Amino acid sequence: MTVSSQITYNSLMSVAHDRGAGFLMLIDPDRTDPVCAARTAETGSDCGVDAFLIGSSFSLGNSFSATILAIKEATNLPTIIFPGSFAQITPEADAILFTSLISGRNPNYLIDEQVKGAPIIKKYNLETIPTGYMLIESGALTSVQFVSGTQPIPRDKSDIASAHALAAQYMGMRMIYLEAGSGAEKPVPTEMVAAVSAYVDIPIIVGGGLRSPDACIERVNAGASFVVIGNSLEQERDKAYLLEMAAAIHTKEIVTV
Ligand code: 1GP
Repeated sequence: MTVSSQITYNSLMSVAHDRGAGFLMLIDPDRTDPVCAARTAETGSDCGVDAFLIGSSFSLGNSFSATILAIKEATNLPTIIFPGSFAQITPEADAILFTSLISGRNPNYLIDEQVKGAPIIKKYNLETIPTGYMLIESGALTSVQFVSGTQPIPRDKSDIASAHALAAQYMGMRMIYLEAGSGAEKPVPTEMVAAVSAYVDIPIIVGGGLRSPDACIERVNAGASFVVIGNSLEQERDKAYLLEMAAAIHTKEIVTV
């Protein structure tokens, strides 16, 4: 029996521990090309990004491999597939967020995509990071909501979000992803991040519609271990913005001896 390695998960945990929280840059292969993705990743790496999520809620995955390879050539940071479907599983990445859309009641995204993806993951010997993926209402219809055909959890129902997250923990998932949706009008409420993180013992990733350093600091202070930024980095490519976001997310100084 071969046990899947936990190298990427462990390195993420070290980042969260050492830096206060981790800065995850989302790169959508559908909205860029491999050359641009490599350039964006290199700038991100220079400015404090800790790892890359590569994925899309809609892509068929045609440029996935080339994008991941280009990012790997440009940086040494972990590349993690954040799949919108099993068609986005490719062997080049270091790991895959093995998500189940637990806030929804659509069996396709709760278990069917996972069943289709599992044999591919085994064949490629990819590290899996089992993740309870929860969609939170964010003001307007998002791509992930439309594509998954699921109802998000209402913004003011932290108790419902907490119960879902705890169920995920009891099912053995190792992360919770609180998702407002890419380009969301309103990010996941800070109160909900605080409530969920106080209720469960597994790390929280938060993403969707986070555009300012203050929005990031508030969520890290509320208990998020990782912050995902995608959209706003596609619009604001300057280093100063990236450095500000990294400084906001990294609430601890790295101590060098
Ligand atoms: C989407 O949470 C991520 O899955 C990132 O969202 O693109 O809005 O930063 P943004």
